[in-house]
Amino acid sequence: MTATQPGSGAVDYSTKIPNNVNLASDGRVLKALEQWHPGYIDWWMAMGPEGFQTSDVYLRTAVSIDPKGWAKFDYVKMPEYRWGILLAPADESRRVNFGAHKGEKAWQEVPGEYRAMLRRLIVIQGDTEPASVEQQRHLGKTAPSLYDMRNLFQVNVEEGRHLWAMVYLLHKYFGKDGREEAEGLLQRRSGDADRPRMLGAFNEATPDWLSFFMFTYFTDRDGKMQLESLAQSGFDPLSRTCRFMLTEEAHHMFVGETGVGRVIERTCAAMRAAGIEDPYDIARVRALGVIDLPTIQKKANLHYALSLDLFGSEVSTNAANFYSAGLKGRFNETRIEDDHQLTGATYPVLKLVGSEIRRVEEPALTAINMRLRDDYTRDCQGGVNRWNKIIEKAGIKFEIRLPHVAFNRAIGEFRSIKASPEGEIVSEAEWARNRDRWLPSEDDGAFIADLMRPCWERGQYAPWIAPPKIGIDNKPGDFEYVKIHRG
Ligand code: BYC
Repeated sequence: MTATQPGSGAVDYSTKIPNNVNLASDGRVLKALEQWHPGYIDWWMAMGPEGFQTSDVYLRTAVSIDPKGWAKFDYVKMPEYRWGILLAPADESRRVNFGAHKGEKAWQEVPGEYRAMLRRLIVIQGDTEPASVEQQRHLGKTAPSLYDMRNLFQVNVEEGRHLWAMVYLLHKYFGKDGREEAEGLLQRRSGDADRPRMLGAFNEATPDWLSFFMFTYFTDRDGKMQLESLAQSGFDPLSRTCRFMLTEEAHHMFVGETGVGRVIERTCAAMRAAGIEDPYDIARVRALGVIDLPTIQKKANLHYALSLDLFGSEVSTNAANFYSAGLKGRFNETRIEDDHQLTGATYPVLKLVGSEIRRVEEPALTAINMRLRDDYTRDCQGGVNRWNKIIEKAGIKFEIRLPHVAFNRAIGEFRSIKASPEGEIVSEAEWARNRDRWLPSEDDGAFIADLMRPCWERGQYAPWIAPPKIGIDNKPGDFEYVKIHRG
């Protein structure tokens, strides 16, 4: 393949770094990225999927930005994955669609006055990508099937590509400090006491596969919402980058939704077969070697609350500044019918007023995070409804519920109080008494850890999870998604 013009659908594979941004004719950036590459590979070898770097994995690689056929599937050793830089097609007529600069032509260069703000947004986004790979690096060893193992690695290599996407922007548009930030992205480590990742949820452990599925359902969905907001950006290269990342992100949430759904399906089937009707008969359900529904609820409580923290404070001047500057918009910004500047507009925000949780009208501009969080909650509810359909179909009386937004929060309005999943404010003592009913306990962790035994025979699945309805890339049930190399 030959070098292509920016904006065209084809990807240039002639350079070490596949791209559709004409890197071949941008010597400065190409060189900077080629210098960054070895450090990235070192990071991938040290912090990427542990124990599977020489295995052949049936992966999809982005080869085009044409929505009708952007990916190809083939066996790849992960360190040889072609991490490319892919931006959605350029639209010459695109404008800044919101904020103080609304109506101006979208920026192709960084506006000087917003340089620091924009760099911060890009660095925070970039930081989450390698963090999630670090959090998930040990999971291959306990994969419940080759299908699931492949999905984990697909998610991991694409998070790696999303890091490349942000690093490209830093190198291309931010000169020396961009290069320093790109180095920093390889230096921080999830959960490290001295050099942690930037946002809370990305320093938490992902101890087992149920957590992985919850993470890809809830936390990757925060990724979707944040990318949707950044895709609205008046800084056009950021917008185009995020639009293409969203194409890949959809699969990550599919892995989460179907993963949790398959765990629920298996539990319900085992309960029915054993004639157990009471979902709270935990000891008997666990004796069947499946995860009881109340424990699944507790995992959902934990991951939903951690993900809500990623939206920042409900009332935030940072968010207002990002918006007014035209750097980060609202979900579906161009489809909203208002002035896109939020002059005089208000938005209802849940706040702690005295010792009560109340809805209070706040200036819509400072309530941008709250609005995005509300959009997120609606988006989360869809999959939860589908999980509940599985339980209902099995004739079991149980419903998975999203906990109240005040539950178990570390950021924002409710960080200083304790609340039940129903949103009742409780005392420290009451919290301590109920904590293990509301959040995964040590015992729950130990039980799940014990279930996490690898199942790597073709077409086989660990007993705590149902097989998927269809294979990846329409492959048959016994397809060898990972050819494990035990070197
Ligand atoms: N943890 O005004 P505030 C993804 C800091 S996930 C720690 O409340 P703001 C993915 C904040 O930085 C999407 N610190 O919030 C998913 C600020 O610090 P400074 C990632 C936090 O700024 C799965 C201070 O508190 N992308 O892609 O309005 C796998 C006060 O901030 C946290 C983005 O997040 C926290 N949770 O909003 C792989 C988009 N929350 O400035 C990938 C870019 C807040 O006082 N980021 N703080 O030092 C943003 O838009 C915003 O920075 C945030 C925070 C929404 C994160």
